Amino acid sequence: MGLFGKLFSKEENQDKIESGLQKTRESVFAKLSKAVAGKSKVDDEVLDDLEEVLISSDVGVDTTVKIIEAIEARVAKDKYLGTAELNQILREEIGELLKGDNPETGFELPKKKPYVLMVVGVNGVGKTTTIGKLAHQFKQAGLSVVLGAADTFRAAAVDQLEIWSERVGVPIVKQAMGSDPASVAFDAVQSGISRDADVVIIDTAGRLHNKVNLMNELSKIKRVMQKLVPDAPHEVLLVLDASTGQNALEQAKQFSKATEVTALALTKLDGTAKGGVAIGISDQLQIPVKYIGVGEGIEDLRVFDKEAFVNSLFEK
Ligand SMILES: Nc1nc2c(ncn2[C@@H]2O[C@H](COP(=O)(O)OP(=O)(O)O)[C@@H](O)[C@H]2O)c(=O)[nH]1
Ligand SMILES: [Mg+2]
Repeated sequence: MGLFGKLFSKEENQDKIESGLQKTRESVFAKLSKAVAGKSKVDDEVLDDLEEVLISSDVGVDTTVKIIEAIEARVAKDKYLGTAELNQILREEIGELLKGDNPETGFELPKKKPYVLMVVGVNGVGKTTTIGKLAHQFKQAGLSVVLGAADTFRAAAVDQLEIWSERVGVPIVKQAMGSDPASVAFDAVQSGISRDADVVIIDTAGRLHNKVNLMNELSKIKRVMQKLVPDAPHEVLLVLDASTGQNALEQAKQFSKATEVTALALTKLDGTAKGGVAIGISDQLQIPVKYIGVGEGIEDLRVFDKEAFVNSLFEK
């Protein structure tokens, strides 16, 4: 489990994910109950309704089709499959779909310090908040952290990161608003080296409206950091806002065209009924969802445990 396994027990993680997914669970439940109302066995009509339930829960069309096909195959074997079992069956099939590639959620710290984590994503998805929460967890795990405020596009962005740096108690490297993000990133990595820090986290501005610009900016930041740490960044974490549903999936596709994204963080699961998007994203993209945001508090970031996630969707 790596670093974060030390911080959160499996039970504690499960509890937190469960409460974070309350809205999604209630919504999925309500729709499922409606779909099976007055029916005792899983027939074509129930399957049609189920398909609608999954799509309207933001699981996504392609992934929904996979799930429905798997359940159809079970119905073909057992014609009297009862609707009472539907919850359990769904859980099993979704679990099966997500199985196999559970991401290694811990951080492999490189032999040579510092570990450089670059955080990307569009405005408002929760990048800065996620950085603050991550910095806190790293610190709790006994690692030293430096933050780099390379989202120089808005003054508020730097201020926000600064608030988090004070809250967590880790140093921040910043420049004036409008300065070159790559230059801030360079300074931050350099400061990380001279402080002998374990981790450097770089905040960036993700302006998706111009893919070429975004691509150039992110490549430049990478190139400049590589002058100091040749294998930096060790991780490019794309932050996505779960409450935007299918839009989040779209952003993931766009960003992976602009830069090599190595991991995903899915935020704001606590405030949305669109939590099903995590299933679609995990299934559709070849990039692991590593973290989920389940609140605005400093402790409200969890490692994405697929089993806990599926349990949280269908239990209670
Ligand atoms: N409820 C909830 N709010 C979140 C979560 N993560 C971020 N936020 C809120 O989303 C808003 C935008 O976050 P911010 O970190 O500034 O986004 P950025 O523009 O990508 O850096 C802030 O009000 C955060 O408190 C989360 O997991 N749950
Ligand atoms: Mg920000």
